[in-house]
Amino acid sequence: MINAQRNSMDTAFSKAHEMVKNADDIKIYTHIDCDGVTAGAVLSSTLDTLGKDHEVEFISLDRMEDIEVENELTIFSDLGSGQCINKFCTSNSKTLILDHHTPIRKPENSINNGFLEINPHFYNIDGSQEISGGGMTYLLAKTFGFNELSWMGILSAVGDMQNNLTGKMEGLNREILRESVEQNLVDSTNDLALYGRQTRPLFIALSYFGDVNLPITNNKTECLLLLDKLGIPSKNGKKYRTLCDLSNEEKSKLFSELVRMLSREVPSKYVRYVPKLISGDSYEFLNETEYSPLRDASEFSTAVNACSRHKRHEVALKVLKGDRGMALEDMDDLAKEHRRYLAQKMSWIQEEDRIIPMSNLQYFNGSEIKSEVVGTITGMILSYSDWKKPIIGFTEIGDGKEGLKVSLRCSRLLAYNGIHFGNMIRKVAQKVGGTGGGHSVACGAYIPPGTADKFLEIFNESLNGMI
Ligand SMILES: [Mn+2]
Repeated sequence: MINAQRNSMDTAFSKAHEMVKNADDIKIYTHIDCDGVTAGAVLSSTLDTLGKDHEVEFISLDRMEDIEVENELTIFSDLGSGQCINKFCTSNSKTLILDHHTPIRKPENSINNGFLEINPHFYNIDGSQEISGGGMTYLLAKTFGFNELSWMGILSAVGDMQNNLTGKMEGLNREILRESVEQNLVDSTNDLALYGRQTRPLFIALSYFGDVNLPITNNKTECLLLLDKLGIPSKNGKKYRTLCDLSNEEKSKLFSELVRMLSREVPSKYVRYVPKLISGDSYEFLNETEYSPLRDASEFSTAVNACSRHKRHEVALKVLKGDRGMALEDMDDLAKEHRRYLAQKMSWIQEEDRIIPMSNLQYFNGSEIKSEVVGTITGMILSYSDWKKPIIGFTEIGDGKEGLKVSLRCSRLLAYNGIHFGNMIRKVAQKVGGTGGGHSVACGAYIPPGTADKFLEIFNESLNGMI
């Protein structure tokens, strides 16, 4: 059964292959997040190698209705399945959708003259954990034999947090990983799940551990003391060591200590999830310079997002396509600017005690924060608030659009214990006339102006007995 479904998805990809091969004027619309930008890079690299004229445009979901049919072939990547694109369905020009989000059209309507939508959900493949948007574009690239792009399939999966719940690649993602490992492009090992493997001094990486509030959370002195206690040197000569510098023995010492600290801190219903919280597979891109932010998949994904959040997607696109000169410098500058902006907004929230608790959740009104960044800030502020409840941040959508953007983040422990906030936020947003969705631990919504209080009230109530 599974094989039959894989075969019919492969058949769809060979049709997509023909569409691309026969077109000379191609437009790509791709999503603005790390997965989307990487999907755009995979397609653009593919078309470059094929010598096909093309243009890449980065687009947010709420702008989809404004676009017009202007090219012989239009490709949508990491978006399109969840949007009404009737203009394209009925046009004489050709349209290809490579998306992994929940589709609104039926599988039987996915192919008809000049229109082709490939979505893993049509083939019983879970698009939230088993394949990303970038992964879907890689499967197309593979039909042309461009297997060297496989590493971008891994980057997009990580950027899309597809490995978040199990700590590893699943399904088609795992197949793509196997290929990139075989080609010596990626190395994957089971590791401590701390962010900043290549670039962050270990004691700082430890201090950002935020799923549960520990004595070391946001306390660098405590982190240095902890490493000292465990006999793990924090420096190598003058240079602070990063997680990637640690020996396996040092890593397992640190792992056991974190398990001990966490098990003491969390309510008993969460204890069994503790090891999963602090271990997971890491992905290293072997062609990138060691200790650079491009070497580790999570850090690379942050760098791509930093470009996106400042609407400089083209910078990330160039780096992804291989530019290690000017574009990489620009990317570094954007990452610095991004960190500065985040730090400034974090203190803005903290200075005035802007986090307001309710019985089952907590929230802040971040009207000063750019809508592209409110999710990141919400995630960061969680470690300064009550980790046992989800935190919700609000800001204006901006860019001439009315309404509020809502972001929710929570400790992974809540998700491991069975709450899917992405599904909940969708329902609550609909009740106030908005739209929403996303992952279990990171999700968001757009809601009409003036509905924030109602939204919070419904959300808080629907969590009764769950938190
Ligand atoms: Mn995606």
